[in-house]
Amino acid sequence: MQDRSSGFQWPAQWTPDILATLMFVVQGGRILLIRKKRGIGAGKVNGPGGKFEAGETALQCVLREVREELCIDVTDAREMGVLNFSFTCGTIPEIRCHVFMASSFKGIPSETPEAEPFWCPVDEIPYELMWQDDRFWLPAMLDGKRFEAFFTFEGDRMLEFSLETGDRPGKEKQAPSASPSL
Ligand code: 6OG
Repeated sequence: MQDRSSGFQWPAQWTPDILATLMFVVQGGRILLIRKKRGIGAGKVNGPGGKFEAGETALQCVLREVREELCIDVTDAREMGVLNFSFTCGTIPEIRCHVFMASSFKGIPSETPEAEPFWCPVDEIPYELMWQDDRFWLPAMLDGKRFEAFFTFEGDRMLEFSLETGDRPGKEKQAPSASPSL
């Protein structure tokens, strides 16, 4: 296990206001990203995803969100990590976000009112158009590592972070979509 942080301690009593998900489909050296058209982070590049609906698991949420935003059904989702976000502004809720990867899906990624999809080479990810946290954990996830990370933001600006990454899941006997094990 590896730790990386800006030296800050996440408050032990923190609880999220909302639970959310993100999905990154990677196929043939390319990653499926979206230009997000509405919701938290509208205008940014991200993976598809969104907030849990009542009674949903993280997996059910991410499959529904990807279907709603891109009109595709992912068939091999696996949970890779958890991101925790705290915002100083008070206008954006505290978020815990479950992050998934996949490599197979049915359908054709299509633009919807929520998202404009595009494929991008994995070594040309436009981090400058994304939330600032992504450059810290996304490369580790693309390298097959499990992770949990904590970030504080003031508006769009990342203030502090801590990041733990675990072993490559191939070394663990993990079922697809099992909770990440660090
Ligand atoms: P909707 O408003 O779409 O749910 N999200 C973030 N994603 C990244 N990579 N970094 C952040 O840094 C994020 N804050 C929120 C999680 C919100 C969506 O936005 C993502 C959800 O997919 C602060 O329903």
